[in-house]
Amino acid sequence: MAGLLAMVLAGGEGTRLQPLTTTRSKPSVPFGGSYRLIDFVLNNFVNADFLRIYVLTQFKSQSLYLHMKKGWNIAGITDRFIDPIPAQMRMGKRWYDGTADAIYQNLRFIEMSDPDHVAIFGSDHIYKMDVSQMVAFHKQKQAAMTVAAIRMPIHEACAFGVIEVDTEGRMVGFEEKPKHPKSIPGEPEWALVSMGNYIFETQTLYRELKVDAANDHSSHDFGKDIIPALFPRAPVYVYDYSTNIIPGESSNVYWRDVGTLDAYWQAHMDLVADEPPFSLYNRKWPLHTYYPPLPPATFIDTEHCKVKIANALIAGGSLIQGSNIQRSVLGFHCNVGPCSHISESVLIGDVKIGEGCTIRRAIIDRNVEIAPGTVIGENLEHDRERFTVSEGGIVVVPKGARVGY
Ligand code: ADQ
Ligand code: ADP
Repeated sequence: MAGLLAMVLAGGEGTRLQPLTTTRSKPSVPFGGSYRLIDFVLNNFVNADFLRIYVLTQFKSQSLYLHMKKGWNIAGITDRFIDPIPAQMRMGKRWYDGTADAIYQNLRFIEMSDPDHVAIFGSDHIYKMDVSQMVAFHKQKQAAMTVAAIRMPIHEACAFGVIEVDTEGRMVGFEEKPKHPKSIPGEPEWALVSMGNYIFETQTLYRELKVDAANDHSSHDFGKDIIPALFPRAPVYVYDYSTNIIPGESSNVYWRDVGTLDAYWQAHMDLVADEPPFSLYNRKWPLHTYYPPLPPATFIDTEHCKVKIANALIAGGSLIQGSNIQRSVLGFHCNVGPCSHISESVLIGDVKIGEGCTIRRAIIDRNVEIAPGTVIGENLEHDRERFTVSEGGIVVVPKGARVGY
């Protein structure tokens, strides 16, 4: 096969998203009422018409596997596929070390496909990217490897790989998660950071992974080991994400790492802002996912309370009775009882809220039942005794909880 093979890294443990990642891997964390994090990267390939995709899983992969089976199964009459590959200890009795080791342990799948280029992308981010434009850049530059990059406020850059480029876009410096990130020349408030998305010339990838695997001092990670070793020796180019134009959209600057509870909550608030910076409505860039067979959300006034909803996304199967919902995202099958007030909150799905509850600045995981009259998010001292409360003061109710019963 010529062309491009995609390897999506979906093994992230997501420790900073606890308790949302107690039972599922980070890429399978639900997002935006009817999606999971993995959907965004898969749409970036599928909408660019790249349909040979392996998804490498490791931790707690069952709900990711089910989601892919139900929503992303394209096997059939063509040779195209979106297939999960569970960690299988192909290179001895050990799980994956770093991200480079995850690819190295699955090299045989790349060799079998024999592509010209391999795209290695993470799966933890909310964004849209037409991957074909990045591939065109890579080919035009005749790069050995291309890294996608975005501008980031300098005080946030220490959590990323920080890049230096020359005027041609060639990488001339790279530091993984430096304590003191270098700024963009002439712009002291900004740094250029790696998005963790790479395109490799296949032969370069084989060579670098094999050399790295033989190095006992390596942590076998693209950011820590492969990129710093490669760019001084070979043409590594930096693809500017802001030049990536999505059909039907004028500019592309939205890219969110939702690795912490506060970032996850904030990205939801972005969706329900007065002018959302990220659109779910672009028909030229449909966001595919698994949508279960559920009836439309239903809204009913009750004798004492009228439904009042603004700036909200409410997924199928939900029943809202005489409640007030503001700046919130409700996933599948949420049931909100009369005269309850929900604001600035994320209900992941299968959540039942009784009559007269007040819920604010909260994330409520799946299968939760909340008794009538319960208040969450008003008194953080009290909430800390029974739930996780993030640094930013967001209360997180874990999966399966029965609150107030
Ligand atoms: P990190 O944010 O540290 O840095 P990392 O933990 O390496 O990202 O995860 C990258 C991707 O690989 C994620 O999608 C994750 O789910 C997945 N993953 C992690 N460990 C895995 C494993 N063992 N097996 C399979 N998949 C795994 C990276 C780069 C930085 C860059 C940021 C951008 O190293 O340079 O700035 O991503 O977020
Ligand atoms: P999450 O909490 O991340 O959504 P789950 O795996 O609990 O993950 O649920 C995802 C969906 O898959 C739910 O609709 C659930 O009913 C269904 N599901 C979970 N486990 C199984 C299973 N073993 N077989 C079939 N469906 C399942």
